[in-house]
Amino acid sequence: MSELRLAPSMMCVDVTDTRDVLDVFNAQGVELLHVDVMDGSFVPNIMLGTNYVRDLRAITQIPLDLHLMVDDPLGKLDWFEVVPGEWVSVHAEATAHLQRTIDRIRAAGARPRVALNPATPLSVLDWVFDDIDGVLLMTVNPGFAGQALALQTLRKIAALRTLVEERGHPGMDIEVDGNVSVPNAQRMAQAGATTFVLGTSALFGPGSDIAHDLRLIRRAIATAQAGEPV
Ligand code: S6P
Ligand code: MG
Repeated sequence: MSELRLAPSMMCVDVTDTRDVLDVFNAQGVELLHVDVMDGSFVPNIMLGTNYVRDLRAITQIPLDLHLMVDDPLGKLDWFEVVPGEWVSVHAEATAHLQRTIDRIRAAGARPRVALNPATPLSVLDWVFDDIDGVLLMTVNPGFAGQALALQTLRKIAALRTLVEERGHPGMDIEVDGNVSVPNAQRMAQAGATTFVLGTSALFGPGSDIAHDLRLIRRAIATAQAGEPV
């Protein structure tokens, strides 16, 4: 059976609703909380800083899934005081020292992923496959919620799935981030994705019922992963 992790995107949660939303996530067995850190330089937006991360950890047991969209992630990693059990994604495009940054994440006890923008080739992973636990494939260009799927990324997920099998890492986590709606999540699952970032397309649209929508998308993804018609 394939892995299936749901990672709601905390930047899409109204901050005043955070505790109530976390109660729903707990009741639903949500696996990860996706935290988008943006520095206004690597991406044209500023989001979720160190204080937010510290405060969120204090009110939840759900492990954080830090997505660092920042320049010089190696120089900023210590600011986040990552803890064992957390995942940390670092963009290959943001550092000349990708392998060193991965090592530093691992040394802190967290699980490293490499994040790739839609146009970045999978070949940048060639010499770090043995060092990482996962890959975050951006399925939109990073910076904002509410964007449309970059369609070619569906083929990229499938290509990565083939590559990790060939390279002897069948357990490698493949996370998808951007426009993960129910139908898109099913196509992503069929292509081989295992962690799904849920933003406005799945959970936080106008009038959404988060508990209902979580059940719906989990069932839809499991169906697609099982190879049943969707
Ligand atoms: C985008 C960020 C994402 C968004 C998520 C929003 O730069 O990395 O994690 O929060 O993509 O989801 P949606 O469904 O609004 O695209
Ligand atoms: Mg993200």
